[in-house]
Amino acid sequence: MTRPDGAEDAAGRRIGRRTVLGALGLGAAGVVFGSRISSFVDDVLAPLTDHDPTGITSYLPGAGRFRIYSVVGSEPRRTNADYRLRVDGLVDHPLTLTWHQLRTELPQTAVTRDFQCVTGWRVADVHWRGVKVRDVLDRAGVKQGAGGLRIYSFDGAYTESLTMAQARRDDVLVAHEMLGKPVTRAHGGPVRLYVAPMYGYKSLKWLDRIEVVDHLDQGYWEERGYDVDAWVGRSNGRGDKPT
Ligand SMILES: Nc1nc2c(c(=O)[nH]1)N[C@H]1C(S)=C(S)[C@@H](COP(=O)(O)O)O[C@H]1N2
Ligand SMILES: [Mo]
Repeated sequence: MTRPDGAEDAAGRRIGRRTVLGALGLGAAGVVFGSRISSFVDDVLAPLTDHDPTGITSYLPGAGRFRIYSVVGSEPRRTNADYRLRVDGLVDHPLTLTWHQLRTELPQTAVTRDFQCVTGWRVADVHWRGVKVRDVLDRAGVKQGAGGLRIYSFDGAYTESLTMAQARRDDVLVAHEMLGKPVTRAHGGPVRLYVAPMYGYKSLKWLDRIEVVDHLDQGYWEERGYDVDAWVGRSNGRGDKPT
């Protein structure tokens, strides 16, 4: 089964545990080729961390840190000046919000929570700032009969969905800051979604458009077998501590 971590891309490079442990023994070579080892950790070891009986991956650089994921295999670029968030569908006033408007014209909200990927890695106490999705929806005016949101990335491939009740929570943000600074391009900047109580795959990067729809469609990873309601600790058959 494919996993929300880009392991599909790594499929051709899949290697066995013996090879992994052998490579970890390289030690000094790991210092010389530091950057390569770190991408090795991200691409090959990260998908193994949730079923690693040795616990060895938790000692590696990369443990407790974000892995950078992109299902398209590249990181789309949009400057702050070029950035627009479109909000349309079942709304009274379709919106086109600039990066500046998102930072100045709408109430700003901060959330600090652990970030948990469904493949097992977790980053503690990540600080986010942005605008509640609810505040954006209220500005657009949601029409009667709206069932939820379909959310699109400007990578051209990734999508997500939220019910209206999920979208209206206090801890669901259109985020423009992450880790105490503007969201970097690698992390989905200038603006990404942040869905605090759910697994990382709900937090769509390179946010392009929020469409209010009458019924929910599955998102990118849900079409590939992951739960639509992605609550940390009570979905996807995992027992993680809620974030
Ligand atoms: N557009 C887009 N958004 C995405 C993904 C992706 O591949 N493309 N991966 C998701 C997954 S599975 C996780 S865990 C987080 C990882 O966020 P990061 O790349 O900033 O670490 O982004 C989520 N949002
Ligand atoms: Mo993930």
